[in-house]
Amino acid sequence: MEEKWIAGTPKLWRDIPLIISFCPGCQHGAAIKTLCEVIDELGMENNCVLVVGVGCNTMASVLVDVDSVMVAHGRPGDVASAMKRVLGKDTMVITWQGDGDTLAIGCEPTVHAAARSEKITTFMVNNANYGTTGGQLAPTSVMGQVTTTSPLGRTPSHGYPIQGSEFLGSLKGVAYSARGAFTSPANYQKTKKYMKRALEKQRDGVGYSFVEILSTCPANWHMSPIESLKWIEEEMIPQFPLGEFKNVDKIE
Ligand SMILES: Cc1ncc(C[n+]2csc(CCOP(=O)(O)OP(=O)(O)O)c2C)c(N)n1
Ligand code: SF4
Repeated sequence: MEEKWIAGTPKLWRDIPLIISFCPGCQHGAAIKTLCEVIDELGMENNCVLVVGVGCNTMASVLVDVDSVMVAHGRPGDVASAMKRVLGKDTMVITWQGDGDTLAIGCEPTVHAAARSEKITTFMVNNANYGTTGGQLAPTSVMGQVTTTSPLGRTPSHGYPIQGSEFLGSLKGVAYSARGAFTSPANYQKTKKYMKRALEKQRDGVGYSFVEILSTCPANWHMSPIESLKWIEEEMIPQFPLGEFKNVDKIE
């Protein structure tokens, strides 16, 4: 009988002792585990470079067993564009970033990589705040959200949240844009499918691809892991709806 892997850590998960790790209930680990699975399932592990920014998400560079480079906060879009152009179409270039890294300090590199239709894939883990630095307001914090820099809740004077998946999906250079979450097994399956599709768009040379993953940050939200999942369902998803926003096989 054919042996089939059904549980445990993915093949590309590097099981190494860590000096730092994620807070309990943080979904960065689940997101990185899913990244390992999709790279493995697409057979891309030997021709893949992970470009990570600065944040709790940076741990991906240690945990995923592929070549990786850690770059300055917000710069993955620029570095990945250059790497893809130098390494050529057969190397999969993936950026792994937080929402601050992608849409605050990294907004310009992200938007212009998308506009140039760079053949790269950006995965943005959106936990609605700056996780690493103690929970400050991010472009993706929801209206009303209490953060260390919006102690009375986000108001219009802080600006409105940037819906990255819808926005990037509106750009001509973008081949694929989607938003997923890990709040249920069904959502996990859909998110994994989105991540795979995004990488397939790059593999097929169609254009820039983007997947946003809604993710918990119990430590900075001051919630239990279960409350955090509920908060994503009740507060984030209404302002950041799940689904595919663009999916084309040709940029025209
Ligand atoms: C140029 C620069 N500015 C600011 C910082 C400080 N800094 C480190 S991580 C971070 C925010 C991280 O938030 P996000 O990208 O959302 O990732 P998360 O930690 O939530 O995964 C900031 C502002 C830095 N390292 N470099
Ligand atoms: S601070 Fe937030 S994002 Fe960072 S490891 Fe802890 S729970 Fe995860």
